[in-house]
Amino acid sequence: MLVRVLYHDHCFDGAASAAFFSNFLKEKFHPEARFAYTGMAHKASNIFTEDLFDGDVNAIVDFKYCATDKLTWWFDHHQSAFLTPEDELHFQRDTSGKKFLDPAFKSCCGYIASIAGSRFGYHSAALDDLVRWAEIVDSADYPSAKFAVELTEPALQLVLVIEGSKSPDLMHRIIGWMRTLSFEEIMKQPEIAALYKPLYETHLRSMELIRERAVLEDGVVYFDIAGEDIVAYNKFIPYYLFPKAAYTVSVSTPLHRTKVSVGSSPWSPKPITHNLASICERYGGGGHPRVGAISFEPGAVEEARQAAREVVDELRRD
Ligand SMILES: [Mn+2]
Repeated sequence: MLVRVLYHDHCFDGAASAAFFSNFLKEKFHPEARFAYTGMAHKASNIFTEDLFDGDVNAIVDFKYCATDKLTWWFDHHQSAFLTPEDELHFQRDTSGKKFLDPAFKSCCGYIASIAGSRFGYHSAALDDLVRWAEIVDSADYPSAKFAVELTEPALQLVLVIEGSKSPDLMHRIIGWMRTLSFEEIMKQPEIAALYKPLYETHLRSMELIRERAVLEDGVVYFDIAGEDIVAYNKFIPYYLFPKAAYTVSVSTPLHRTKVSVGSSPWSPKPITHNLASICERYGGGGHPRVGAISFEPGAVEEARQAAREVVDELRRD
């Protein structure tokens, strides 16, 4: 029999959820099952098509609900789990006892482990480390900026590979390894080691670039990397370089847009008083109270810089 697992693509928790769920299902219900995986990405429309659900058993983990009777299992912990009110109604009417949503959980993998234990009496000591790391990574619950940036932990090295790789096949192999190997053993796979090296070098280059460009004043780090070939960076780097910083504002030019990022330090020496989502909303952006962003058209670098300067001024006052 075939179990089809749809999971949140290029996300550590998505992969960990798929791995945990697979072992849970195999050991508890279907010892003969064969597993196949499909990575799901957020986009504006047509996320789900019926042909995705080609298994004898179909599951979605760490991703939105789909209102189809072909769906057997569902686990999610996101606030916005439904694409439409009809989907939510379909979920509420479900009587299978196999669809679960709880936004209070830090990770979907942790949520599946909790339900598997409490409702189905399943526990696997071999997967305890996988669950523990999914909880840490998905909630960015890091003890220090050094821990988040220096990547000495194999699990955090794997995060860099998962978020940096473009290959769906590789993701499926990683899920397979997560079911049986430790993070240290996964990082020793030749294919993973080869991918990690250039990604880590780019990580170091982004750190050097931010070190060159960044200025800290009144608790706010500001830097501008518009036009550089480095478009994404580990968001904890500014707090690693400037432990006294409370906020970061940056201008960058990822593919197809110009971006102002506004963040706050989890280790800030002073209280974070500004709501960054509200600030970004004034410029047409959004986010969470502690982290937000504003998108501009590609090429609108001056406009983005102007907005960034205004946000920096506002954050510096207090
Ligand atoms: Mn998640």
